[in-house]
Amino acid sequence: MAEAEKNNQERAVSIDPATIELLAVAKEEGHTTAFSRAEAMKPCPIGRAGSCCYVCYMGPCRMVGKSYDTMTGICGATPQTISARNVTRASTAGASAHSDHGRDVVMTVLAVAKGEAPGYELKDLDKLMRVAGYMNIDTVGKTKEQVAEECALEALANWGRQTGELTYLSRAPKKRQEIWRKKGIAPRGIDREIVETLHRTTIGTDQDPKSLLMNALKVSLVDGWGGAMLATDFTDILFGTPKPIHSRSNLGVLREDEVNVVVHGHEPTLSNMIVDACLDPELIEYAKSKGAKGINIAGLCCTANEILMRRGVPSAGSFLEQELAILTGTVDAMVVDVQCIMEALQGLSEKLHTKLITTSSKARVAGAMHLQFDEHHAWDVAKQVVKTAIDNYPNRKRIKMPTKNDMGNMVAGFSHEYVEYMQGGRFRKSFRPLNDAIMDGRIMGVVGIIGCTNPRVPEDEAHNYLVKKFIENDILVVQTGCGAIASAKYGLLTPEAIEYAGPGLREVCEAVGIPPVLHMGSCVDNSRILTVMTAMVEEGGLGDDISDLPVVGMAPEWMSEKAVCIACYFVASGAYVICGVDSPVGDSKIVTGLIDNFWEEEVGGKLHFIVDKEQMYEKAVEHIKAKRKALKIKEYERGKFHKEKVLLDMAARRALEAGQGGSQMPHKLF
Ligand code: NFS
Repeated sequence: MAEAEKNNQERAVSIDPATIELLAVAKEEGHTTAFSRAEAMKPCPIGRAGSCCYVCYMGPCRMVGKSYDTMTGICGATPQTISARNVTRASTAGASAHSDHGRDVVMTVLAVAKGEAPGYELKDLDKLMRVAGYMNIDTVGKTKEQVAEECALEALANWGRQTGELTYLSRAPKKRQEIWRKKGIAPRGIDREIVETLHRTTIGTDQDPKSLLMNALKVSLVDGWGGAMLATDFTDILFGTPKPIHSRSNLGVLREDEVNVVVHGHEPTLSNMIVDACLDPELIEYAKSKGAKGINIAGLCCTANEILMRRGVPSAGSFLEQELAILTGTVDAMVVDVQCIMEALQGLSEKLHTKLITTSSKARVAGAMHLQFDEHHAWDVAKQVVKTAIDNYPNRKRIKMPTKNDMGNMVAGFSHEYVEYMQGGRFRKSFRPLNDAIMDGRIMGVVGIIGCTNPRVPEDEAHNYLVKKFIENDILVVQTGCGAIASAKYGLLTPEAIEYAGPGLREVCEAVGIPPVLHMGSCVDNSRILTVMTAMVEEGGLGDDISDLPVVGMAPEWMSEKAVCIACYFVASGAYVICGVDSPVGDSKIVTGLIDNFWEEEVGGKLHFIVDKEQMYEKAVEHIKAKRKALKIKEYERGKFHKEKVLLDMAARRALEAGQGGSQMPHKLF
């Protein structure tokens, strides 16, 4: 094959050179990966476009062919009911995943408050007091443990609440809360809405696409303003609210001469303890006794984001790098908790030397070693995990590290509290500078680029293209989840990314001392974006609801049901959302219209699925400009604004303290 053709084919699956190198190793050695399996298995076109009904065993019924518009399933379900029901179910599954994760974090805080979780502490008391404030909990004369216990119990009540509303709905702009109540989508309890939506989507229950789709929004709100927001807050209480920290990302963060422990999944509780265990002098000595120079820890997916933004632990990559990390031959243990864990990891681990360790009874993998995590004995479990990795170090079979691993410096950890702080310091923190920059045309708007990577589209390509294109056109980008890692790998989360920024955004970034692309955390931390949008509304000048803001949410390479749920709660909160890849309701013109016009009429937000990345960009800009016009603020014109003096020099921000993923770690991570 000609070299140019080969390069084009490789680029077709990923733009990450390290990934491409490891895929070549997989091919050479005869291992499959998600990339090769996606190539071999074409998606079912019926299910993919939302036209397969599988909710009973008279079917599955397939809505296909020329009579699509008039055909029905055996029960009489129309294509639009089937399509709306499928997307509602996806939203429900996503809400359940984030919310169940949130519940576990709250349970851990409760155990800490009661003195039943040795090794954990209530680390961020400012955040605890903030949360108590959100929950109207009186803190006067109470110990921190008492406040934490009351907050945790109030939080837990959100899961079981049968009537009333979620506690955190009151954090949304007033107008938004009224819309939710008026439209009947203000959720009661988290579990109640999830159970009810599963019920209404069973055979022969809710069979009105509009009713189903309004419920897709309602159930998504238990994630965004419920489980995910509580997960964010209680993780901050337990491990600290993130602030900017330096780290690195790509497969090159794995070490050839150290024991590599890779933590993968979503939950922060065990992974934080494993970071401590990797720093334990006794275990480091033990690792040396096995011939290793030390112990290295790296993350994958959102567990990575959790320990990256609080402790600076480097990320080995996003969802699609999980198998490739094992393929390097250097991962001595891959420890997984819940969500986004490919079952294929076990088969691959058996062929190489990696020990795959499951730690949650909710996420077992046949054949994998299981060490049940329990917050009451977390330190013991963490030590056992690390010891297992060390014992496995001498069993390495061969090492194939990528040679192109010299990129991926990043600054992560822009929590909404820090975004507020950086705009005015401790005593004048506010969102005024951001709002002013939007109003005077320095910044055109804000885009949140989030979500997964997906082997059905070239890995990182759309993420990368869009991030660069937005900042070039003075649009501030905020990121979470695998989308953030997709930028980190290419140096887009550094102050140096300012080179790509337009003149207005560049000036604001230099004045405030921030990069033009902000890493805001894991996927549950999309709740931080909701908080930022609310703060922008409350700051004044940009309307009185989230739906007035010149902002757009995007998941260009999504694949998970969680991404559908996130898209739905941004829509329900009033935002315009664009998802890439393809449309899961693509066959139904009616449902495609409903999630666009009907949702917009009802709640002010809408959802588009757009395949082409340039079109995604154009639609986002069109929306931002339309919102600016509706707000009657200065029309955006590139480079046309008053120059202001620089308030804080960029060099000061670059001198950020390195995190524990950096040079301060007793053993060097990179
Ligand atoms: Ni989000 Fe995080 Fe990644 Fe997608 Fe999976 S890790 S919760 S679902 S793949 S962004």
